[in-house]
This record gives sequence, C-alpha cells and structure tokens, in this order.
Amino acid sequence: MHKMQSKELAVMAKRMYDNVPFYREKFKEIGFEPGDIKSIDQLKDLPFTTKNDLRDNYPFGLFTTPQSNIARIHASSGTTGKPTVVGYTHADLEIWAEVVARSLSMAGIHSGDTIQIAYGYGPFTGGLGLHYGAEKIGATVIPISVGNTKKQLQFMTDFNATVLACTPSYAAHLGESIRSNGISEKDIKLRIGVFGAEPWTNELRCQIEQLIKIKAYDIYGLSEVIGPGVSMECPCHCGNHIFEDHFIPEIINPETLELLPDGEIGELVFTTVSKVAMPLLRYRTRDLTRLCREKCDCGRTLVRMEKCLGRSDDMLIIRGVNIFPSQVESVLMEMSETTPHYQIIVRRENNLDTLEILVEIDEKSWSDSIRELEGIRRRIDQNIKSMLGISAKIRLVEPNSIERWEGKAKRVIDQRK
Ligand code: DLL
Repeated sequence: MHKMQSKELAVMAKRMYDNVPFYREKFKEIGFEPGDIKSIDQLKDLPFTTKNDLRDNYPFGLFTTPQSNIARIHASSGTTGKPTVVGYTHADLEIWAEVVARSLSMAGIHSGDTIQIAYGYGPFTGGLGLHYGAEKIGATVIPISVGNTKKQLQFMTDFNATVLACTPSYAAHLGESIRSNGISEKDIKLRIGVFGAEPWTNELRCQIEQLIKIKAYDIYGLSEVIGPGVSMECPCHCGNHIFEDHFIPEIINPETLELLPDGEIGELVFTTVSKVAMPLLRYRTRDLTRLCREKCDCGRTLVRMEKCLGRSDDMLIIRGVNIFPSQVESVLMEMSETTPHYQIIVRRENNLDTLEILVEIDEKSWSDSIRELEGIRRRIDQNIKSMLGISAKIRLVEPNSIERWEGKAKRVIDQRK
C-alpha cells in the first residue's frame, strides 16, 4: 500500500504542477519540484487545500484537464457564496462506482438486493454516487431520490426494497411513517440501511434499527474528495474503513496544523492519489475524528476512521464550553421516551449564551400528567448536564411537532449569528 500510494502521489503531484497554476504556485512557495516527491512520508511537508481555495478557483480552476475531458460536474451549494464545484473524467466515475460498490459489498449487499436510493439526485453526490455503485454490484436500483414520503413507502412495499439508502434523519422519519401509516411489518422487506451525509450517533443507529428492523451502516464521503464511498462501515461497526488506495487520510490539529498521531482526535485531511480531473492535495475536510490502523476483526487492514464527532464549523461554544450536537443526540437517543427528532437553539441574552433543547416525546410517553412529563424532563436535564458540563433549558414537545428533513437535517438554530 505504502509503495503504491508513494508512486501515485508522485504522478499526481506532477500532474497538478504541470496543469494547475494554483498548485504550481504552492509548490514553488515551499521550494518543491514535483520530481522531489518520492514517498508518501513527504506528504506532511506539502501544502493544504481548503474549501476557500476551491471557491477562489471557481468554477474549473483546479481541474487538471480541459472541459472536453470532463464527463460530469457536481456541485454543493454552500449556504453562502459560490457553490463548490467538482469534476470527474470517465476514469474518475469508474473509481467512484468502484468505491461505492466496495462499500455496499462491505455491508453485505449483493446482486440479489433491491436498493431504494432516497438520497437526492442532482448536483448533490448522494443519489448518483450510490446509484452507479449499486448498479456495479448488479443490484436492482430504485432511483426514487429524496422526498415524497408516501411514494417512498409505496415503492418500498410494492417493489420489495431490501436496502434503504438515505440520510439517517430521513431514515428515522421514514421509519415513523411506516408505523403511522399502519404498514404491516411483513410488507417491509428492508434488511440493510446505508446512511450518511450527516453526523449521526450510535444511539440514533439503535433507534433506527428498532424502528425499521434493519442493520444500519454508516457511509461517509464528501463531494470534494469524490462523494459517498470515501469510507464505509463493516459488520464489526468499529469505525469506517477508508479506501486508502485512493484517498490518503491524515489527522491534524486544526489550530496549529500539526500532524497528530493515530488515536488522537483532530481534523481529517485527505489527499486523492488516483483521481484525474480534480485531484486534491491535503484537503481540509473540517470533520473531526481519529484514525485506527489496527487490523479489524472483519479481517480488513484498511485504516479506520471513527464515527465523525461533527464538523469543526458545527462546534458550538456556549459560555466557553465546546459542544457538539452529536453529544446532545447521544444523550437523547439513549432514552426510551424520545423520538429521533430534536432541535438545539442557541441565544444570547444579556450578554450570556443560553442553550435550549427541544426534545420530541414519543406517542406512548406523551402524557396529560405533569408529574410524568416533569420526571422525564428532569432526567434529560441531569443527563445533558453531566454530558456537556453546562446546563440547558429542556423543553419537551409533543409527538410530530419538530420539522422533518428529507436531506441533511438542520438541528441547530444559532440565533447569536
Ligand atoms: O454528503 C456525500 C455523501 C452522500 C456521503 C451520501 C454519504 C452519503 P457533501 O454534501 O459534500 O457530500 O457533504 C460532505 O457531510 O464533510 C461531513 O461533514 C458530512 N458527512 C458525510 N457523510 C457523513 C457521515 C456528501 N457518514 C460532508 N457521518 C462531510 C458524518 C458525514 N458526517
């Protein structure tokens, strides 16, 4: 692996130097000629690429090849400013289909399965990314895209879907809708879920697995690197295996940019060594996780990344304490009275940050008795305080009152901004 990565890195660096002025400048700044790169061990001395660099070179400034060689363009719509554009040659699309095919196989999905793809089709990489990987393993594909929950349920039952691919928050919503529409368990043939595109906790996994009676697997990826299929969970559920023959991971301290040793939490950085149209050198993902290189019980030796804690941009600093929405989720999803839907609201009142958490209570625990509800609220209050180290205002809300999301959920409202 080391030998192969080193060889590919050298080829990739030369390609960047010869074709992309942005990278040529960066190499020159540190006095590197592409011929100097002989080993992957030199990666740590090379410059980073950030999302802003992609925006500054909008739309095609980081492409190493003319538009006539580009087979497809995807883009992610940032909340502000220009979208982030990514391009693929035919060879890149082949790599993408290959890593998604590997991902699906890793979860035990095979040619006999019928995969309902409820990720969005379009510039977002979820739909088409899963699509070509699913076709590659010979499965039957239902390209339903996101939304229209009634139709999702109809297709799922009538077409005997055995695999559901969507965001975990939408999976939770579909699971509830199966129940609320009175669909009988015997009409649902689902056995596996392929969920990703947003952070989710193991506690939410348990809730979804109970709701839909499936095994849920985590798929990770980002459009800049390729899309879904950068890493995938195996049946051991102890981190996602990264397809490091294509995507080389590093973990850095996001403040000092120093490389961190395996096992330490920091920002995940990827270098793509095989992609042609838009290779990336040390791309800062902003995702926080850690790496483990020990051989997995499944037998794979591919390096693993722990479930993402969240994005450094999602971290909330409340009265000086760092908080990730995933910490709140893990407390709430451990409780039997809650649904998988919640909302975090941050405000500044009299110069003090306040945290309010809206917790949706499920049908069976929703009660007219103030004593019962207050008991639940108090328990959540204590658990949140011991997890976060600060107190939050806990507001219980009735079943089905929190907005459902079809794509990536927006669970935090920060009114300080
Ligand atoms: O979300 C690609 C994707 C589609 C992955 C379908 C998995 C399934 P972007 O829209 O560019 O691409 O967003 C990438 O989403 O940097 C993470 O912050 C987050 N993300 C993606 N997968 C996971 C995951 C797609 N499994 C950004 N767990 C990434 C946690 C995830 N966060």
